Amino acid sequence: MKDMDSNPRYSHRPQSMNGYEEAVEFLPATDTKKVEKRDPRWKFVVIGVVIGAAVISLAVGLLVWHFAYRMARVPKVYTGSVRINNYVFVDAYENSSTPEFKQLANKVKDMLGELYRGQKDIGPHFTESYVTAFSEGSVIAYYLSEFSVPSYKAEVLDNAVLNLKIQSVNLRMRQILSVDSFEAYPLDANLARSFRNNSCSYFLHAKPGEVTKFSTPGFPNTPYPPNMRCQWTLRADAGHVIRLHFKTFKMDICKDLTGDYVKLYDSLSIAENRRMMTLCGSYPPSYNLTFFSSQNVMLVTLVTDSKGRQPGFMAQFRQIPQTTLCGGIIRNSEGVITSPFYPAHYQANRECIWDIQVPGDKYVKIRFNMFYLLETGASENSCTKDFVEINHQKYCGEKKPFVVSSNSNKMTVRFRSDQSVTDTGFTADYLSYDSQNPCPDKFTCKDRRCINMAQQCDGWNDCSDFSDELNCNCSASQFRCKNSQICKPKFFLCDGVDDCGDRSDEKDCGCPDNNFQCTNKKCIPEAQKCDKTDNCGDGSDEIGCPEVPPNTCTKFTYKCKNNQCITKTNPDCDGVQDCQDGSDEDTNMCNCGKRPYSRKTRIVGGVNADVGEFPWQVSLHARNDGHACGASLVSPTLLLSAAHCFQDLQGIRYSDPSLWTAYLGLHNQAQRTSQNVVQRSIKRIVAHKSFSDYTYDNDIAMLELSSPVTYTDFIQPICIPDSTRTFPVGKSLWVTGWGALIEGGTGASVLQKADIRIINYNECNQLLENQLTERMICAGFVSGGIDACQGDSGGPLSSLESNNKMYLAGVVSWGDGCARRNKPGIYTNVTAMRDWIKVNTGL
Ligand code: 4AZ
Repeated sequence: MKDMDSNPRYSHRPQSMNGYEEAVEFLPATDTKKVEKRDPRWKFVVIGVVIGAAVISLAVGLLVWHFAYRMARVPKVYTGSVRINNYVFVDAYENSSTPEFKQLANKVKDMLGELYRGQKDIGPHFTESYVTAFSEGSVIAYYLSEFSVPSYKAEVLDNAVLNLKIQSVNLRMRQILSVDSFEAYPLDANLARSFRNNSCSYFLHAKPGEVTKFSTPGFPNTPYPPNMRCQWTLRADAGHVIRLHFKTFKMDICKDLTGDYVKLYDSLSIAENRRMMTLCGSYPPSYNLTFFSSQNVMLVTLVTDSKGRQPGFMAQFRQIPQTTLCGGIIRNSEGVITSPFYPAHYQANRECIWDIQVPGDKYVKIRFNMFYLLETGASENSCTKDFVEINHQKYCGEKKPFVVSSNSNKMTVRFRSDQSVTDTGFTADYLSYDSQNPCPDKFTCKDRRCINMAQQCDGWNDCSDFSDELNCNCSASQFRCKNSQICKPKFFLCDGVDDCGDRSDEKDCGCPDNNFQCTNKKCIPEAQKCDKTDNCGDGSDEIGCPEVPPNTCTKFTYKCKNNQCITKTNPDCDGVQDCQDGSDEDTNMCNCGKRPYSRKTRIVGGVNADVGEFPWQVSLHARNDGHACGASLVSPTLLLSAAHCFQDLQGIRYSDPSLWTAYLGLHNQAQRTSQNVVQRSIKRIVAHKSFSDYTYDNDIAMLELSSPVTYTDFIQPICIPDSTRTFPVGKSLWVTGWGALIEGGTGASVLQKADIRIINYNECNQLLENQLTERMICAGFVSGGIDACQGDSGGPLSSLESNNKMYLAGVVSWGDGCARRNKPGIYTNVTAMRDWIKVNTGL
């Protein structure tokens, strides 16, 4: 073998050194002479070697990839159904152990095998098929087919299976089984396997006139087990459909199908294209979780992950005669139409057409009060899935109330649902109107909706298409938004809220030179920053000052139990320990503001709260008066309310605790004996000593219950904000109560909720003729319409904060009437009362 080094071509020795043992020598870069002496071809050799090695490793890599990955087989599963014409359904087909089932199942398996084997992209990969169930029509067979395919051919297989046509079955087979439709849908192989091997399968057939119940294993005494795959096959007699209703639904929250979930199928196969709904989390009992099948079968599946901790669900179903009747010819001048079974979920595969015709000289308009035709991921522009069509215009998704009108006395409304994913549908009023005068004594919106004259040019989009706010002359107290040209109150300028929708009200809000802009947008001279005085009013000019060490205490820093001060805003209960002693995350303090039923609800009427939605809301009944005031639960024994509720009046000793009864977990005043409701007498009332029944300053009181309550899904405490927590102008909050529905009117039976916004203090003080003190905050709408009212007093103004907990921002206190224009409601400022609360409750 040749020694490379002896070959001059490869020698790295200087030629002149031939024959000497070389010493290691590093060439100085400047020693050009020595460098020049090298044979230049050596470079090509090195490059050649490198390229050669690269080619070899690439080839090896490709081979490994080809055999280890590309050729590696992956399991593929498809599920679906085939319809068989030349068989008649018999009861024995409902039971997979009967000879009848097995015989027909074998024929279907043979047919599927032949169908697959006849296709070059499918046949070689086919492993096995199973028939999982049959149903009527003539006979529909539900199957699972398994394949094993090299990964690089998986996509080809997918396309081939999904595009398979039943006509490809050979003639001989077709004479045995006359099949006229074939559906296939890919299925996660692991999921398919776990469902097939599972013992948690139930087969239920509705009994005429009876309700059949079923629930998750262990319900309601023990939580459902972890890692479960359960399925319930629901059947009804031929000519019937299934009405399924979940009476209780309490499962873990799920996200992108991790966690626990239930799926409902309008079929007996777990094919996604037949999925009606995925359910997870918790639904309040009042949520109408009712579903209807389009045929006489339905499948319910349950998947749980490794940590099932919730009670699960209890459901019941019954059969109702199948009817395809919906829509119709309407000749009345007004009425109501709804999607089938509203507010239950409408069925898949339905079409309803309403042909509305009113007297010849009138036009028709229709107002959709509720509109939920939503399928996550579906396009709301093209409405290719479920939709309502009027005058060739399609509507779909989830919509706020809207009006559609026609320029003639006729209107055709068409509702169409496709075969998957249903929603609660719609309810709508239609009516005829005089084409010359659509809104007598009212303002006519562009969409022909009628609003009160006073709502025109008031800065609020009452028509929902802004037509009431166009071409208005802005008054001296208003400014004009840039894009929409709408007039808005001037105090919306620079308040940190995008009131115009184009931020034009929040532009040019910077402070002049040598000024500091506070967090509340106020401008103060730069020199006032860090002067140890709160010039901003929100303390932001005294935070982060260089001479102030990070943990220095000010009025605006959070104080830990050990007196350490935290400059971070809202450090309490945010999941991060900021205090060395951990007191900002104290479990007792942070066990508040939770809503077991946090799901968005869709209740007819709009302002009814949902059961359990505000579990800290308390109704205070005064003997002989019934409900008189609201209050908020803040601990197992303590309530916060308004001091003015407990002032002796007209000879009645409202300050006497024995006069009062507290109802907790209450939803409907007429159902105070419901099992969710807990009743307590009051042991002690402490009203703020400085409460003034002239100014309503310091309108706060603490009530002690006769004995502690146990927290439940319907009874939970609200969080008390630290004195440093701010509820900024424009923030939306909930006011709740059983107070009067209109000024001077009677109270509500069902707890009401209203979404209102914090209003700028100075502007509100102007509107209320300087009657505010620092212990009051304003919330509502300057335009009026939504407000607290008599009987709501003492109740909570609840704010959902970034830690996903509800905080008591205010206590309903007073107002100039209810819901009047320019007269927002006034609330006790709870943060301003923090020290009083601490002293009087220990919280
Ligand atoms: C009341 O009399 C009352 N509009 C409470 C709140 C409001 C008005 C009156 C606010 O209890």
